[in-house]
Amino acid sequence: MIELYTWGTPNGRKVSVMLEEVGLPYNVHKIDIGKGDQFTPTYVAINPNSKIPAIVDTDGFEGKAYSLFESGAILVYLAGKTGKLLPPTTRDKYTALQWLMFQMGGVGPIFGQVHHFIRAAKVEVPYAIERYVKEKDRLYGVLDRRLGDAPYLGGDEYTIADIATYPWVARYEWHKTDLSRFPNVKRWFDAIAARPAVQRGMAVPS
Ligand SMILES: N[C@@H](CCC(=O)N[C@@H](CS)C(=O)NCC(=O)O)C(=O)O
Repeated sequence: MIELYTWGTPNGRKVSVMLEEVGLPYNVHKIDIGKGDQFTPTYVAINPNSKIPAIVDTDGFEGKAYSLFESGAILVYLAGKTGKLLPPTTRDKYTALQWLMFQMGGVGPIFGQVHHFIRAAKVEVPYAIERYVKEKDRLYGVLDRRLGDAPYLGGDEYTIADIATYPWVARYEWHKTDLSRFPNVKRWFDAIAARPAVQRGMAVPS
């Protein structure tokens, strides 16, 4: 059984979408990051970085419970555990991992800053808004060019790179992006949004 510690954010939903896609049974534990649940000693024992998501696989290595944080690492782990959604061939595997890292190091942090400065900042900071919106648009351009060359980020197959990126693009209204400006992203987004497992995973936690 996978114990999933999560909240209704893009990083959390990467993991619930993955669990729905691979069909592993899981229990959801809500960590309300608005209330500070991420800082309780019980949760810090699972994720010393006090962020969601985290998992505990009760059937980890050598039959013992194994806990893991960082959404990208969790996706790679679940792909390895199930043999799904990360191609086995060397070239396709590393291409998918490349786009996963692009999401972890670029899309997630930058879109997150756009959300913060547009929606949450206590004072308006035009310099920060301009900086992060410009970088967000540049990243959309990179995604759009890639998805003009291949149906999915990793290539011909739907992989954990797509699962990592989709929940961030799904917040396009939060970061005030008209997806019709990026037609290849829009085509990819609509295809992924239609997947029943994605719809179930995006509804977690209920
Ligand atoms: N690199 C981490 C980022 C995790 C992250 O930033 N989680 C946010 C929610 S999307 C969080 O827990 N924020 C609570 C806080 O910063 O106190 C991952 O991908 O797992």
